[in-house]
Amino acid sequence: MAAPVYLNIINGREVASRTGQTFENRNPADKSDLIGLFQNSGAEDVRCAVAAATEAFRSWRNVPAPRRAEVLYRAAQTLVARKEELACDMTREMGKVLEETRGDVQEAIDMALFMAGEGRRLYGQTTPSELPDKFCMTVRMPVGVCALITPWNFPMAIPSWKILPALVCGNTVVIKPATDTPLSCWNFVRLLNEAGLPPGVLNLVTGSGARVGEPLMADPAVRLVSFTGSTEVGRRISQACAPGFKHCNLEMGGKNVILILDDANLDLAVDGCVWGGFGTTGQRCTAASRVVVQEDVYRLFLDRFTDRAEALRVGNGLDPAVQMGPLINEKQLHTVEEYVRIGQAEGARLVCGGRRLAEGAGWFYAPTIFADVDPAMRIAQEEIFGPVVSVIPCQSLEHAIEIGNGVNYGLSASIYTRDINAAFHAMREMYTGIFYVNAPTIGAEVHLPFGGTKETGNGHRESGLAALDQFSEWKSVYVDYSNRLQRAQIDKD
Ligand code: UN1
Repeated sequence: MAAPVYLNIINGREVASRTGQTFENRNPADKSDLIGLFQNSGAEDVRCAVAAATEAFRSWRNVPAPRRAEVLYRAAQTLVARKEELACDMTREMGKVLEETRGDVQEAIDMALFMAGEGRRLYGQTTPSELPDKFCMTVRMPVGVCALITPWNFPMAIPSWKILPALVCGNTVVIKPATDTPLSCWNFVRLLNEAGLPPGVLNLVTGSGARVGEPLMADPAVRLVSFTGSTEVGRRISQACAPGFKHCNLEMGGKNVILILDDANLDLAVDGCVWGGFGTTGQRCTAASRVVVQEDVYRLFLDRFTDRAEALRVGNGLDPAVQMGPLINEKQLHTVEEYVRIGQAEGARLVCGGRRLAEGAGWFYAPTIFADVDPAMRIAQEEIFGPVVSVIPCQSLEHAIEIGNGVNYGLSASIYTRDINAAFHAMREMYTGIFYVNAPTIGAEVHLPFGGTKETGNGHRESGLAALDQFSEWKSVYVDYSNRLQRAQIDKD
């Protein structure tokens, strides 16, 4: 059977790329499984999509926000009804196990409901004036056409973090999903259009960063670029946005850490490290790629963690018995292989994994643990984005915090301890955007801000109410009903 061909979605219609070219979307667990052909678009397609979004913005910005929100509610209902089918599509294109892709769709449902609720809030402030008979308030304005560039590891959740607050705030959107996982975003965009978005409000153009991403962020009609991906690409996007002073929201790398103190519930900590380190095959920005363990429990922890990692069943995520899927593609597999070589050359002790699995069928790699890692080693400093965890010994809480903060990233950190003083102390001292106590570094919920410090981001947060600040501009409004000239700062008496 011929593979289905998926078109771009522009101005409410499905249209082929002007380039006439397509690219393949294949299953990373089974390379013979061709999921579909997607448009290998170019600058002309981007121009059409931006033109449609620009035109649609003229009326969408003035649709009352509660009406905009109704579309999100309807989309949430469809997502609930089609959750299983959408999760299966996602596992097939991305590889992570069905339980996790169901969670990914659920995250889009959660965000749709949360942002739909915001349609009836979008609160500003009312505040007294310093002058008599004068009224002050703030209102939110949409920014305009938003260019959204999303990664492959959360193929529906992350698009939902960007699309839904953008829409409820009254912006229009052109989204470019990752070329490894275009189907989940395509499903989501189509479903939102079918839920009643006016044509042109939400457009999707598939293709590479060079051919689609570059012209999209360079287009003068685009006022905001929101990107999740590598720090290296984020830096380039930031530079591209600077000359036009575009809003530029970046969510980038992480080198997240779990701190385990001597008094921790060790079974709980091991559970957390397995889920945080090997969930999504370690391909999360929030993955627990470093575990810092206090000396007294170091050996015991390492033994238990290694046993559990070795027992993980790796395979095709559609099989319910499988616990860990493949890496996303060959390039990622090579990156992981390269870091394992680097770790060994640096003198870290490989205690399990360190090898490719089931050669030929998919991009499978064994859960891998390095022990006795020095915090300065590259495997403990650089984001690997694979199932590789570095275990680092430490002497004290202060030492653990110092190691934890000793990287260029600041996304997520966690501590396992029964000592509430230690937990609060670490919470204050860890310079990360997300912090967990007695839970791993993953598991963010949509109604809290998501993002990080240092090279993880550029000062913004996604999700939560913080997302509204990304996708709107404040307008401060002063209404003087005194019928005379009143001068702020000057007329004091
Ligand atoms: C990511 O780490 O790439 O916090 C996103 C979590 C998910 C989102 C993670 N809700 O685990």
